Order: sequence, then C-alpha cells, then structure tokens
Amino acid sequence: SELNKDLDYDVLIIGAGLSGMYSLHRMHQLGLRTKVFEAGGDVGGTWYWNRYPGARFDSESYSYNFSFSQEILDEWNWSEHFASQPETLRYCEFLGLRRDMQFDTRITAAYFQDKTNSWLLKDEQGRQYTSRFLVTCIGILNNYTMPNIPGIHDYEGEAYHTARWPSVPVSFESKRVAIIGTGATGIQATQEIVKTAGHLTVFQRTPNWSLPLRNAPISPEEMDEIRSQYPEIFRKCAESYSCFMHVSDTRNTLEVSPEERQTFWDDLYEKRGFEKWLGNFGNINTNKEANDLFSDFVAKKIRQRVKDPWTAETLIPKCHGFGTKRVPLESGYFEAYNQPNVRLVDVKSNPIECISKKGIRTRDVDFEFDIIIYATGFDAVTGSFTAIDFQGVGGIKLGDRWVEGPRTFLGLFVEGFPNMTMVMGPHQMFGNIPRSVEYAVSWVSRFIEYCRDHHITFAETTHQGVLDWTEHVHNCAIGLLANDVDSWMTGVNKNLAHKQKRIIARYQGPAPGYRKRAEDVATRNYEDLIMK
Ligand code: NA7
Repeated sequence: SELNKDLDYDVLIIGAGLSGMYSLHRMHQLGLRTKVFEAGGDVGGTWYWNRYPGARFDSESYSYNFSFSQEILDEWNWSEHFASQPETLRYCEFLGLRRDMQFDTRITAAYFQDKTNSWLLKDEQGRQYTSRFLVTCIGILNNYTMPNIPGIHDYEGEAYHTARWPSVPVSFESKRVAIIGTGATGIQATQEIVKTAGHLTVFQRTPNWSLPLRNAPISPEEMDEIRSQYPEIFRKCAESYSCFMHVSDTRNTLEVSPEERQTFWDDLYEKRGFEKWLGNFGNINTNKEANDLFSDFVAKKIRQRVKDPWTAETLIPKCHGFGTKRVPLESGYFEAYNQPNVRLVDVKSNPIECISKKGIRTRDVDFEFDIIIYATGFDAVTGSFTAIDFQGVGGIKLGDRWVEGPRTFLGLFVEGFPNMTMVMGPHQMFGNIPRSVEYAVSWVSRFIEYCRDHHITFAETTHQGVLDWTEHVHNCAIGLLANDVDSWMTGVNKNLAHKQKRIIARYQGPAPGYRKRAEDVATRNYEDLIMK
C-alpha cells in the first residue's frame, strides 16, 4: 500500500456476483485496500437479478458452491440437487462478504491513467475512485436485451424482462400471460408459470433441445453423505472438460451397435442434470452423423411427451443439432403444452408484427394479454464490457480493440489495458462457472500479490501473448458443431445490429488445458507480461 499511497485503493473490483465476492475475499486475505462496486442493491450478481419464477441451477448444487472454505462447506446445506434462485441467493448472502462493498453504484467509465499507472473509475452519480489494479467481475450474462419489436412501449399491461424481475411476487392467477423466448430462461419460466396462469401463450422463434433435469430434494442424511464426498466432487470437476461432475464417454457413437447405443441413451435419459449431454458420447459434439442420431433420439422423446402433433413437431429443433447451443434442462416443460390453457405460437411461420396497447399482434392473430414476459436473453460475454466506457493506454477504447471479436491473453488481460484483469472475460474457461471463477480469482490474486511483493506498478500483456492466445482459442474451436450455429455462445444476438456475425466468444478447449497454460505463466513469474 506504501506504493499506492496517492491512490484511493490498491484494488477496485466491479461486480458483486460470485467473481466479485471471491475476489474481495482474496484481496482481504492479502490485506489490500479494496472496494467492490455493484449496480444492484446487494450481493449475488446473476442470482440477484434473475428472480423470475422457476429460475434454478442446471449444475448440481454441490458442484456449484465455492470450495475455498471448509467452514462454509461444513455449514451450508443444499435442499435440492438443483437449487432454486432464492436458495442460491441466500447462499450468496450467507457467504458474508459485504465489507468494502458499495451497492447501488453503477460504474460507467474506467480510464487507465498513463502518468500514474492507475485506474480511474466513474460511477453514474459522477463520483470518482482511483486504484493501482482493476479486477472486472461483470459476468458473461449481465446486460439483458429486449426484442427489437415495434410498440414495446405502447403496451399498457404488466411487462417484465426475466433478468430484471421485481422482488415483489407477481401473481399469474387467472391472468392471460405471454412469454417471448424459449432459451434456458424461457423454458424454466414457462414450466413454473403454467402452474398458476389462467392462460399461457409461448412465442417461440427457435425451439431448443431440452432434456429432463430430474431434480429431487436432498434429505439431511443425503446432505451429510454429499458433504463427505466434497473432495471427490471437486476433484472430478477439476479433471473434467468443462468443470462439471460429468465425464464424456470416449466411445465413438457410430462404432457402437444400434442396440447398445439405444440402451446407453435410454439409461442416460433417466440420469440427473447435464449427464445426458456431458456424459454422452463425446463425438456427438463434433460429428454431424453422430449428432443427428442423438438428436433423433431426443426428438422421439418430445413426440412421446407432447400430445398435439403440430405442437410436438414445432417444439423439435430442425436447424441445429443437439448440444450445439446451451442445453436447457426442464421439468415438465413439454407436458405444459398438453394443458388446454397453453398455446404455442411459432413466430417463424406467424411473425410478431408489433406489441400493441393490449397485447401482441402477429400476422394471423391479435392477442390480448395481462402480462408479457420477455425471456429474450443477453448481450452476452463482450456486452458486459461494452456497457462500460473502458479506456486503456492513450485513451484507446476496449470496444475498438474487439470489433473483429475479443482478443485477450488467457481471457485475463487485454493489450493496452495494463493493471486490469478480467474474471470470466471473453476467451476464458467458463463451463461450470464457479469452478472457473475460483481458478481465475486465485490466479488474479496470486498475480496481484506478486506485483505487490515485487513493487510492480505496471503490468501488461504483450502483443505476441494476445496473438498466441487468440490463435489457440480459435484452434480449440475447430471442429465443434456449436460454432456453426447462432447463439449467445457464438456472440450472436439478433436484436443487436452489431451482433449478427458469429465470433469465437469463449475458450472451448479442456479446462485442465486452460489451467495448465495459465499456471505455466504464473510459475515462470509472469515473465510473459511486461512488468515495471
Ligand atoms: P437465450 O438462450 O439467448 O434465449 C433467448 C430466447 O429469446 C431465444 O429463444 C430467442 O430466440 C428468443 N428471442 C430473442 N429475441 C426475440 C425476438 N425478437 N422475437 C422472438 N424471440 C426472441 O437467453 P436465456 O436467458 O434463455 O439464457 C441465457 C443463458 O442463461 C443460458 O444459456 C444459461 O446459461 C443461463 P432465437 O433463439 O434467437 O431465435
């Protein structure tokens, strides 16, 4: 701190979700003067904002929690295999990481100060803060987007985006409810709201390959059993491709006999969580023929579950294969369409023309609604960064650096942005997020500790480092069917004019490979970076 005595803080952190909370904890352990800014009124990030009915984990609860504190592992009990949003928000609050957090503070600008090698942050109220280091913990799914449909503001009923759900309960009792969007969020909201709504209409543009979540309560005895297995759970996550408890089957889909394949998939279909995706034959993600076979298997299940043949066919994706987008997990989603008060509208064949004062007007039908729910997604990954005016050395804008897609070193550093590290930045390992967060935060805190101990006041990635990492990320993406499909994972958001082109937004190689490369940099005392 002696080095930074003219600055307000040693470290500033933006965001109080999982990344920001754990970063703060590590900075406290280092005894650094730290401040966290959070736009929301409390901790939780994703779990603070996404309070929509039905919001819950698709990761096993006990693979999602932090592993850094034995005390927390001993004290916290999960009540379900896949916890709901209220429980997860309680978990975030329970962590007790609020000291040095400033809530209701939206950072609008972050400028690197060349003369002092420091960061200057500005908030919405015009207040300013300076520090040596900046750690961005702004999430990958943060800036929600509204659909680009005319008339949204004309609507006179209740309207909500799922990512800005009010804290007061919303009643659907005898209401006519519309949901636009059938991603992971729309599917979770639909299957919950259908339980109480008077009438529900789902507006679908693209169907998704969704599979049963198979959630179940956790009894106290079972929780004790899980607790005793934590080391094993975290070991599995550390070794797996994308930090989940599931390991893919190395057999080639096409070399397994049809009977054996059918038995394997029938068993898999009964399993919990992402096992059906991540524990599947690995080559369904790379081989179109293998992918088609499993997609057909899932299509048959949808046909068995949905009574009306038109609805069933409309709910089956035709233009993308299974698992090429994030697979939403469901609990009774398909059966919801068997209820007489539920209707599916295919906006591809019957497009939405506008939102009217009373509801939604499509080409064929003029609908009236009491409530419209927008489950229309996010300006993902890079959107969190472009929402803030980041300026690096010589006033260079981060947005300008990334016009052709993100370019980073390890997803942690950006060229021209010294002393700034990103937790869950583009081209970083995502997967089961908390596992990746724990690693990235540990890397960042060891790096900041090193800088402190070696009186380093300037640290930046090299141009070559960025070239090499960007090339590596692009190489890891080769052959994965997911990159041939529009989704938030390929950076596409059809509601945003500048996001119509696919990019490689995330690192898609194995997580252990990511950690090995990042660890090598740390072990070699960060000599890959320019340090002064
Ligand atoms: P997603 O997965 O981006 O889904 C957004 C949904 O909204 C998707 O079905 C879109 O259809 C639909 N959408 C968006 N704009 C429109 C318009 N204008 N008209 C009709 N339909 C529209 O976001 P989620 O919130 O569900 O999930 C994000 C992640 O959060 C999820 O993957 C988990 O990791 C957690 P489209 O597919 O673009 O045709």
